[in-house]
Amino acid sequence: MALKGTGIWRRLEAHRDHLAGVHLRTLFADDPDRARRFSHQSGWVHVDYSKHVITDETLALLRELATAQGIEAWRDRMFAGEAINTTEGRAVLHVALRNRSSRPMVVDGRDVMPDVRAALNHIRTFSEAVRSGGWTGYTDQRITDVVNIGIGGSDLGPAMVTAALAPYHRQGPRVHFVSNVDPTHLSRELQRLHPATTLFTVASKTFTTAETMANARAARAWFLAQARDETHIAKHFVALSTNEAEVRRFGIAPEQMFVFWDWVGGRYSLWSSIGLPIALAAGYGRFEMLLDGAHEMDEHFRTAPLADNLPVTLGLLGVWYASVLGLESQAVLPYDQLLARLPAYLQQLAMDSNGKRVTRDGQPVDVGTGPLVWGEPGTNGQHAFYQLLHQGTRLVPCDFLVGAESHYPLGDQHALLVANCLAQSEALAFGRTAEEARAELEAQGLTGDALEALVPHKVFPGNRPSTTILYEKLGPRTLGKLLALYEHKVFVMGAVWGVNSFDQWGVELGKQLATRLRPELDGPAPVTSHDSSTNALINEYKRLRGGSVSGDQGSGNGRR
Ligand code: G6Q
Repeated sequence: MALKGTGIWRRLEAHRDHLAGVHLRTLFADDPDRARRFSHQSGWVHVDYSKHVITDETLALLRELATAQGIEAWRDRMFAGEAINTTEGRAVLHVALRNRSSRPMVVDGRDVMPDVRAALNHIRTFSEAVRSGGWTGYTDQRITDVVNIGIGGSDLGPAMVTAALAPYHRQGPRVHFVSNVDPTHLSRELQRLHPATTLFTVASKTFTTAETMANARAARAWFLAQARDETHIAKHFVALSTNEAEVRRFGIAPEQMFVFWDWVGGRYSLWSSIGLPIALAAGYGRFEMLLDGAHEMDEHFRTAPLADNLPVTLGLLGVWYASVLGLESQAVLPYDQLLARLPAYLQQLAMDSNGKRVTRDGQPVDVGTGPLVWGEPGTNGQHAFYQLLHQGTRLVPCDFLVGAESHYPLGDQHALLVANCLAQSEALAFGRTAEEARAELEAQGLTGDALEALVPHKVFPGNRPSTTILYEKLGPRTLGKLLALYEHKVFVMGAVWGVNSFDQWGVELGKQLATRLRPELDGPAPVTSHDSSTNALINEYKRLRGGSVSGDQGSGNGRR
């Protein structure tokens, strides 16, 4: 499905060329109503996309593209439970997990909602028992700490949401997340915990992921070293998974298993049993509110016409940058410490989903697809990498996110945070001309050559695009809506490109090679079976392992 040669694509390219010389300064000067016309407002949120170099025609052309690519039909097929994850033959129905209506959701002719409700009920009863102290450990002590062992989709979503809902963590256990197979991660968490008061949630859709299984086995050994009796495992290990056989094999009984289904993709699974740690930390009621919020966004995405459909608009802007302008990256800049892990979560959501180079039918996509997604919370990023955003040679569209209020008011600090957020998008959009830079330098008393030498360094070209998402104080419902908004944005982008946004074959090869390579790290014999670079790295690893060349491990340089 070539995009490039099509009529609509040629018109988009011509339109891009036409806009090349247009500055946001002019667009705003010419249209006093621009901010209102290029924004989306509903009770909980104000989304401003007026600081993109776009016109009504841009959006009209992009919507025409969306229609040509059958966006609405693909969306409807997702909600109808069709197997749109074609390479795995699976439905894509995370929207069923947060379907708060009485509408059935059907996969293979069967309404999955009774199963979804039963799984939610399991989460509710268990999380309430742990939080109230009704569920105790093997010495009858209350659970004080929960360690979630999972990676990728079984880590990033629940970890990000749990952190974002920190203001609601009253009375709940402390929840820790261990993902990395690097033994440092688990060891450092366990150092602070006691087996008798710790609960492990082993989160793995497949229950075969090497990193998670290695950490889970290590956690079990740590627990048994103290508890001694394997029957105590039942009080301290639960599984969040789709694979009952593997869960049993690990030694967790089916009663201790929180289920979900193959139609829930890993990176879309925080709404399923994978969200149990969220309910443990913040309470089941908050978890339900998260689902409520997501459902509201689902309904908006499902029913709003393209022109008023927020995920569609943001997704089409994403396509505009990644494909029509050919930009490489997209920054996510939450001015909200509670969303510190949002960039990492969105990175997976976007890059696992749309980091694809062939369409569903295996043909190369002839335009740029999923951009690199990266970011850090503001204001930290301002002191780190914003220099490039303002004056570098690359154009990086930015998403600013900021709440209207903080859960933790402290003097005027939140207003200072908001001021910084709004000032950054203003500076990016409008910049500072040479005349303005010159006037400022003159006001500082500079003249002549010294002044002129500085002017080019003080110029900000501006015209750098951003979206600002301004919401009420961050709570579970708002968060649910925001996350569903991004999920559907990613869906729209993938649907325009015609890729399957729901598989991730690209992570397979490295996994296979790691399994093959692992035994070669043992023993002293030099390895020659790979390319010269990999051979050398393996052999140098053997030399450096256990060595003390740097002096770091001994009394190096007498500094002990
Ligand atoms: C996400 C990916 C991936 C997955 C992890 C963990 O969409 O599929 O990040 O979530 O590899 O997989 P398990 O949950 O099966 O351990």
